[in-house]
Parts: sequence; structure tokens; C-alpha cells
Amino acid sequence: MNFIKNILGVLVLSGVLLSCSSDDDTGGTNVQLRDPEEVKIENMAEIEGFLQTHFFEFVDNPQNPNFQKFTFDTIAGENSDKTPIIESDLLGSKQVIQRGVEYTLYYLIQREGNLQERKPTFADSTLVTFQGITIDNETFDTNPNPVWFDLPQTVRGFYELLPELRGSSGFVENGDGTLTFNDDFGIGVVFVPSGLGFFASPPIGSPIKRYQPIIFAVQLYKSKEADHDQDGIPSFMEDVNDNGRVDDIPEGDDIGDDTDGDGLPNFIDRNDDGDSVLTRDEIIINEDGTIEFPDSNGNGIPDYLDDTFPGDSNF
Ligand SMILES: [Ca+2]
Ligand SMILES: [Ca+2]
Ligand SMILES: [Ca+2]
Ligand SMILES: [Ca+2]
Repeated sequence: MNFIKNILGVLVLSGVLLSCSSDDDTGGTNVQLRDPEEVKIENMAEIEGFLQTHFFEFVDNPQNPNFQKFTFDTIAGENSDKTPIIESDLLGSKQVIQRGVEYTLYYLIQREGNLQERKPTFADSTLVTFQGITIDNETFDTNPNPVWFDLPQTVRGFYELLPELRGSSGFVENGDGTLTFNDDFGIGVVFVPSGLGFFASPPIGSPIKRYQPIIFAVQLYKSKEADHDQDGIPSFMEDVNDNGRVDDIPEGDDIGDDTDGDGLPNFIDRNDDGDSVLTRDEIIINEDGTIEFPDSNGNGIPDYLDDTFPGDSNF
């Protein structure tokens, strides 16, 4: 069942999903979404409660060595002596700001991955397997076959884990067309508050409840730097407002990620400033792969983001 592939694949813009679903749920009448800050406080208490009351085990899977499984259980009865996740040396956290709300995102790094391999950026393509688990410890999907994910199309709580991991040093091809990766790929788990997950709009048919935190256990085998619009600028460098997302729509004081306001965020726009010259022709890519951003008229704005240079006089 490729359920998770579908649910991750459809979450292109959580804002769009939120507005769609509030209409869908009610046949068009307005549903008041809950206050994200209030939901966050509840979710963080749930997640921290889970980390305090549960331990984890990493179970070998002889049938598929590339897909070892994480299991969680409560610290009680015969498991009273287990170490709660919150005390694990493998537990880390980072602060993530999404739509003005600051979240603490907890994650476990079971194994970082091969140190010679690159860490993906938040906007890259990644070859992964994963399990999805609700905070009620119910598995809502397992996807044991490696699949390429375009991180900007996944929920933020998922893609924020990937830059903490590295891929494997290689693989062997089995006779049947499958691959077995060397046992040095990255393995991690992330505990996702709903504001960085599905919020009010869990995928239809899944056991995830509205506003419920979820957990992803992820294996990273390989990653590729993405340049979605092939304009020569890697996608992670097209996060104009520098907030860890590439698809922001301008809102109030926030310039968003769409310089020319044509509805295409820069990472999928080949002409970022909408003038007469494509982005690729307004930057310099050196032989060693480094990129220069000329500012020909010296106004402090690089040419590729400056619609006054050379301007649209040719049109
Ligand atoms: Ca952004
Ligand atoms: Ca644009
Ligand atoms: Ca672009
Ligand atoms: Ca320009």
C-alpha cells in the first residue's frame, strides 16, 4: 500500500490544503480553524508526554535489511526499566517557525549515515523508506521500498528531518531488479506537531485525527541537489525570504518567495524578476560549479532579481 506516498505527494502547500479542506468538510460553509498557537501548546505537551512515557527499539528485519523497524512502547510492567526517549543521547531538537508559530521539532538520529555522503538541503530530492505512526502509537503506513521524494512536496515536519541525515556509500544490485544498500544509510525519527504536519486536514481515510501529532521513521539512502526550474540556481537558494520553505506566497510585510509576483515561486520560475532576460542569462556559473550574481547597475539587487536591469525595454 502506497498510502504515504500519496499523502505526502498531495501536500504541496499546506495553506492551500487548509483552505480547501475547510470548504470540503462543511459543504462550503465556513469552518473556524483552531488557533495554531493553541494547538501547538497542546501538541507539544502530547509529544513531550510521549517522549517521557515511551521507549523505542530498533528491530532488525531479516527479510529486508534496508528497512529496519522502529517500535515504541510504554514504560510499564516488564518494561519499567527501559529508558524514556526523552533521556536518549540520540534525541535532538531544533526550532522551526511556520506561519509565525515557533515549534520545537524533536528527532532521534539512530545513525547519521555515511560521512562521505552529502546532507540534503530542505529543497532536495531524497531516496527514502519510512513508517508513519500516530501519537497514539498506531502505524498508519509502512513503505519498505525506496522511493524518491521531492522534499518541497512533503510536509514540513518530514522534510526538516532529512538535512540531519546522510545517504549510504552504495548498493548492490540483486538479480531481481531490487537494490540492497550498504548498511551505512541514515536512520532517523521525527516527532511532528500537527502545525508542521497535516493540522486540520489529515489525509482522508487515514487514522490520523485532526490536529494530532504524528511520527515518521525514515531511512535515507541517497539525495540529489534539486534545481526544479533548471535555471542554474539550486532550489534551496531560491528561498527568497530565507525561512526554510521555497513556496511562500507574499503576505503583508513578508515578500514571500515570488519576486515578480506572477504566482510562480522562484524555485519553479525560470525568469525570477519577470524582465526580458531569463535567470540563467543573468547569473554566471563558473566551471567549478560556483555561482556569481552580478549586480550590473550597482543598486544592491542582483540582476536576476532586478526587473530594472536590463528591464523589459525589448518588449
Ligand atoms: Ca521561503
Ligand atoms: Ca515568480
Ligand atoms: Ca528561479
Ligand atoms: Ca533582471
